[in-house]
Amino acid sequence: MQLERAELRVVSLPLLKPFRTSFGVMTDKNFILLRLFGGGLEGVAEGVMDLRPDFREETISGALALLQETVLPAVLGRDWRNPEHLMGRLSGVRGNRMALATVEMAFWDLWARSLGQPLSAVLGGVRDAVPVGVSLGIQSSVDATVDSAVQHAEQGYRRIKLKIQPGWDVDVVRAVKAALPGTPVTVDANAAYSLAHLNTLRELDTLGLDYMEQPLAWNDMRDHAKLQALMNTPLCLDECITTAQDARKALETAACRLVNIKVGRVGGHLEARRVHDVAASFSAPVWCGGMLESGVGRAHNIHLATLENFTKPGDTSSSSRYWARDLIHEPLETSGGMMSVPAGHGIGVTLDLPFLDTITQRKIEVGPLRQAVAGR
Ligand code: OSB
Ligand code: MG
Repeated sequence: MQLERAELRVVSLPLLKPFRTSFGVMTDKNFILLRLFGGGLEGVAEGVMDLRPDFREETISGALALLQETVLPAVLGRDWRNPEHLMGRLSGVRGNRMALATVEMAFWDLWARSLGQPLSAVLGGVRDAVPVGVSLGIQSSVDATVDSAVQHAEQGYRRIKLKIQPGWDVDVVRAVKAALPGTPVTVDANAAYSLAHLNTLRELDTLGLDYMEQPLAWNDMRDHAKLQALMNTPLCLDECITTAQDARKALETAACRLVNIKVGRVGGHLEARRVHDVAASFSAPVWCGGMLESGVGRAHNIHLATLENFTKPGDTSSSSRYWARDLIHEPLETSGGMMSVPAGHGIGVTLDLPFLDTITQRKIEVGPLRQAVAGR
């Protein structure tokens, strides 16, 4: 597969409703959209880094520079047999998993299209629809949260995840559990607690949560292991896991009992599949996380979630929960708590280019350089 050229865009897509987490409020989803061109075909992916480094350390501006100046020049103008071959060329890049994922994922889409196969089939997926839950941001009141949780459960969503932070935790969880005794409920703190909050964390431990996601610092597996030893509720890591080796260490040290896999966080589909396989070897379930992606990232997530060990409902809920208008033509909507895998080649969705142009803030064309900045 000859990679001929690339187009990087910085896109800003307005959210229907602000999404509040322990690290801030998002009103617009800003992201890098990458289109890779080769053999008369196109592959597309979006990055999950944000303007500020408040989830993990990567940012849109940093990733843009790295992609434009180093990563893309190293892979454009060459022929790549498959995603492994391409990523071998980039194996010297340390960290920057979100930036690498953007390129890797766009290449998978392009490659699967060149094979005339859906991405899920090329990845080795075993389902044509995946179970999904919702992630509910921090709301203005407990009552508003209960109403939203009940509405989503009635729509068929199979798990309700509540964003929490110190001061917004035990009361809201108790109220939602009381309203929905039969529905799996989880919480996601996005690293807002420390072991100094042990009393609150212990109280949350008594509320019958399915699991608790990333309560402690984004880069601290050690304290998660300490906490897991004190809790019945399984811990699930998100921010802490960017490689399969991270997942192995987390499971080996019992820092968690399950893993949220975000393909955009771990460096792409190859590494996501390795994380999935490591977790399976520990009999630990995984589920597919989300970063409020547009239809492009969402489609990638859905294809990945067809792998066997994605047994828990993921965060890839209906696009219409997030956007008045998405940047792809195909609607990605759940039915009965299941999201169908987009049919067709590659990720199975197509860009609405006229609309995309209206939400594009920057557009950069990248071609093969005579001398790649990244070296040989
Ligand atoms: O931690 O899973 C997270 C959204 C933005 C950043 C981080 C997270 C989230 C979500 C929403 O929980 C997942 C989604 O609906 O895409
Ligand atoms: Mg999370």
